[in-house]
Amino acid sequence: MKSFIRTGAIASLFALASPNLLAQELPKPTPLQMEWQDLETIAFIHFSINTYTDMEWGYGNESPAIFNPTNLDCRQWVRTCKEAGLKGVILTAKHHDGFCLWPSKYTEHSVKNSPWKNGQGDLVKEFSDACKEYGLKMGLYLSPWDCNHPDYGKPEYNDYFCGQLEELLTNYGDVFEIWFDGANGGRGYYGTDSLHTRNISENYYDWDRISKIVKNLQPNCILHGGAIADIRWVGNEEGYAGEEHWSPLRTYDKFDEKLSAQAQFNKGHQDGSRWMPSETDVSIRPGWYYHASEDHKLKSLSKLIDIYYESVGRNSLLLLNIPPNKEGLVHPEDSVRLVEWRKQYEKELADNLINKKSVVTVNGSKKKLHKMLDSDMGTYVTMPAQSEILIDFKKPTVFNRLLLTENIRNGQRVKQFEVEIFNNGQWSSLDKQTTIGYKRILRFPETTAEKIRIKIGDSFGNPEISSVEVFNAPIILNAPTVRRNKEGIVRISNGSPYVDIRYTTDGSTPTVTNSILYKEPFAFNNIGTIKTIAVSGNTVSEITSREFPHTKEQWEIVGYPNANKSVFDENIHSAWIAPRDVKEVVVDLAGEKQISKLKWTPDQARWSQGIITQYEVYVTNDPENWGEPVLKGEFGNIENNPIEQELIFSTPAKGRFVKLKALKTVGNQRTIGVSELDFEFVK
Ligand code: FUL
Repeated sequence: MKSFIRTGAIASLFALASPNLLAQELPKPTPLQMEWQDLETIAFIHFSINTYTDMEWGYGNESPAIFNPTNLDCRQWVRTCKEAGLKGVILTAKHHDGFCLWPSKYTEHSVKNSPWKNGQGDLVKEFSDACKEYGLKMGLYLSPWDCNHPDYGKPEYNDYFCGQLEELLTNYGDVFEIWFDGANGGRGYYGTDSLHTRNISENYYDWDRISKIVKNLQPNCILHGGAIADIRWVGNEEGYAGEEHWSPLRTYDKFDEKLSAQAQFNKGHQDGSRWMPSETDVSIRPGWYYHASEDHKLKSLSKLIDIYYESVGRNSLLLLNIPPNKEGLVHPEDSVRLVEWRKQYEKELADNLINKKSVVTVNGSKKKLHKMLDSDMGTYVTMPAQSEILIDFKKPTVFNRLLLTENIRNGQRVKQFEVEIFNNGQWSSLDKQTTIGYKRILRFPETTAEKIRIKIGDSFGNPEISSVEVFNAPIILNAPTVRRNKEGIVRISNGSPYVDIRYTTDGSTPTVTNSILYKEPFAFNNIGTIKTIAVSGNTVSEITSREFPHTKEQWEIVGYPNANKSVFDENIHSAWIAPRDVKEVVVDLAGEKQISKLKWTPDQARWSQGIITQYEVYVTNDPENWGEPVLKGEFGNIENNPIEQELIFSTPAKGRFVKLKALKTVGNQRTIGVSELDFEFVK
């Protein structure tokens, strides 16, 4: 009830605040903002001293001596970006720790005091040369927060910052975007002998001066961040813009006090007075910097495809981060994934189903629609405020994507639209949405229609639609995963909301006709096999076959009943972290078993806790008397790759209780983390 009242109140406030702007009064992009938006996908490169300390935010007291890439190749980075279809690249020339990737004359804290190229190197120069060679636009990130500089927090720091900015904008050719990050954790080394905090006031940085420098030295450079930005952050670092997404934004004094700034960045403002398109920044891995321990957490192809649709496909621009490793190279798996990603989304949107045989009308007229049906987003059809675009395929046609674009040069106009389909002699509603903007791509499960009708219900003035395209995208159908928790509740998913999941529980092969449609988690406490497929139209995924040779219902973590739900839920994202100084876990299997294998998944959190490196395993029927360990050893490379570990017992061990004991943990942590525990038994 509470939330209902809140939503109601916000809705009416919004209605009050929303003026009836005429189309000609709408904020519009500058030619520079338009050119930027047309890039659609660009790359971020985070590479610096943090790559060598394995940190995300350095302290500023790191020695330049640790910056020593052995095989640095900016050409490899930029080539990879080009192959991935990314049109520009932004490099962290200086991150919050203050270390400069170019030999700035204003500080000693830079590559010039590193062993890399005996201090003679200039990484920004190599990077800009590579961008020129491959024809990609070059952008730079210069962090205002500087944990190293002695003047940070004092007014003088502005001179230092502006001096560095001038160096970057003068010596390396054209810069298409400059990134000023807003982060400030306060702490820093500041050239003194300890880390301490320096607070800065809200108006600490001299944004007017900064803006003048940029506009003067690089008039074609887009500004991100600070009080002078040309574009806005999308409000999260996970890679999605709001479904309703306005490029206009209110001035900060007119932000809705009841909503977080992030939420407002994520959606924009229908009545915003300035054109501030959003940029969706997200990393291909959990971190912005490279950490070997995240090699197994590279985003999946389907996740990256979702990110594409939820950024570019929602009127935003995607800024995708790729972190080179200690050697100074993009990891081979990251490069392969990036190229697969580009190929996949291009394939999904390659064959427009609207062709010469289709009849397209706007409000019943076929006249002069080529400007909406050609592939040129710069030409458009102007139509009345409430209009119907009808696509008649003249035969039942299967589709799963609809792409719409507006001529945003004259402002973002469409406020509300509905997609309807005509099939078997009937019209029905497929989707109701709000904004279109630069580009809107809607995804649906495979749908059959003879006709599609797009009803624009509300807009500022006359909508100007520059493209309408329909696709039957050859999607990637991941085979589903099956998880069962301790209570025997089974969850099946393939990660996509646009497919049907079907399954059998009797071991038979699932087909569309013989199997059960998965709607919600269900109970299956037996010993047996679940087989499942994902289905979208005529496309069927590979079969996942999941055998359940035992149930975990009776198993217990001895002494810590609260641990059971995390350790036996088959969800690697929930873990039990033992209390301080407890470095073992004991499982009661509720009866004697002959154990042939133990499987332990460490804590999978971003900064995982209690990773065991050296272990012992004990098995007994009498927990008062454990005897000698049945297994003893070390988990190889676990710090860098903390995935499920399997311990195979060369001779099966008999007993009801099993103890996994840590002799050593990563960083000598005084705990152990258990995401999952499982066993195999001799039958
Ligand atoms: C954040 C920074 O604090 C991160 O380290 C990273 O640079 C990201 C792109 O922006 O706010």
